[in-house]
Amino acid sequence: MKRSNVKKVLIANRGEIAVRILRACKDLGIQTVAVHSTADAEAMHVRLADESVCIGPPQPRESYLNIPSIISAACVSGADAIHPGFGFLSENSTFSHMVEEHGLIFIGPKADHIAMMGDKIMAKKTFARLGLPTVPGSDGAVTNVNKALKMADEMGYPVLIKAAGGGGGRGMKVARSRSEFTEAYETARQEAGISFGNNQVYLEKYLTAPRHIEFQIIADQFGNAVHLGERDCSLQRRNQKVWEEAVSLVLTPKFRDVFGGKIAEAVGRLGYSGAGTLEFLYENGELYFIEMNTRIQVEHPITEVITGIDIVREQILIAGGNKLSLTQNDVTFKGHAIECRINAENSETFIPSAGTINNYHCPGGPGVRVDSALYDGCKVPPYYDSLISKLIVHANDREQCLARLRRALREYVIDGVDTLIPLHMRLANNPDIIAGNFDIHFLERLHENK
Ligand code: MV4
Repeated sequence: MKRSNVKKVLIANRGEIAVRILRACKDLGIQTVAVHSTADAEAMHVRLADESVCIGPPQPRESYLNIPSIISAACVSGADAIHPGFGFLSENSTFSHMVEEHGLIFIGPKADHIAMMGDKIMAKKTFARLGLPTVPGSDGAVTNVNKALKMADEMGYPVLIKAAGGGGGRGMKVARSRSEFTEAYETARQEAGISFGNNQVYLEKYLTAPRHIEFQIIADQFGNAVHLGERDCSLQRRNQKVWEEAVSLVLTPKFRDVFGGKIAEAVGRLGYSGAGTLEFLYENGELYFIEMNTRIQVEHPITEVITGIDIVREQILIAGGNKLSLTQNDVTFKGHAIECRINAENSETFIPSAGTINNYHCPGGPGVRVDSALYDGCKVPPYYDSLISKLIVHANDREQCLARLRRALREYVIDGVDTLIPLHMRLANNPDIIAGNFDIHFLERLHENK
């Protein structure tokens, strides 16, 4: 059995991802410390942890984003490592640096890699230099409106103006024609300065109907890196993913192996360590790098079920200074997986819904995994992200996967709050989804046409 030199982990998160991290710790024989706001005193992650510490009032700023409170909780409880999960402090390089300054292990990449990927211009330059294809556009930041306009004219419209400090769909402006460019550019700059404290922008050719495909990587502190294939995350609404699949229907095994190999080599050469995700846009048979995420992602389970690799376990082992336990040859892709994000939101209006769960029944059976922190009688507080459960379904092929998904969605009962279960049932029966005909605009188009 693999032993970890990490003995006690503080989990700086809540909800299903906190539970997911707890489970990986238990499997490794690691002690766990939960932190929680006053609103989460009875939450599942608190109940399952060996110890818990209240870190503040409900508002995230005063609890789950409260760095002094979290680091104090780690020191007081004798934790030797902190796992940030996703969201909250997960991609805050200052936090990861402070964690290490206190002699604790940050379960994630080094602070300088987090900072590097937080700057989208630097991330793009870095991976272009390392040989990955990027979306055609300006070579780095543009600073002069006339030069920018000239560049846009040469590129051809539509052109996208992106903020260096943006990402995840924040801080972007489309210029559909020359006449729109100057205003879009000035607005983008101004908004970027206000939102991110960094008014640097760059230009990209706007791809009108791409798919969103991302590759999962894991790398150790000795330069070893492997890719775990891709996920198709095109089904999204307002930059919030709703449904993800692994593998993507549009990549062949040969393409995956060759392209994934290039990604792993680039990540290894960068000296990156931990889990990470490289995001690409896919159009006309080509993948173009756009951004890298330096955290564990919501949709990591679909990669886990098709590869059999526990990514959170690997994160903990890597952060503890262990070498990767596998090579690229050990990574194989079995069947097809789909994740449905079950948000506490109305399926028609997407309005968030808080409340108490008064009847809970979880689906099961072959090929079904549910990652959630729900239980009968639990509260869904109004202060946090509306993701309350993830239904992950796995089968030998996509058709059987969809059949299992419909079966599991029919079984799933969550009474007390609105959920996206009805939306997912509609999607699982939609002819275009069944045929694999969708791009990043599919969901928004579907809702306009109702
Ligand atoms: C783009 C694009 C089209 N062309 N870049 C939005 C999220 C951020 N990660 C990058 N985004 C986009 N970049 C070019 N050159 C379209 C999007 C985009 C998008 C991308 C992935 C998933 C959902 C999206 C929704 C709207 C726009």
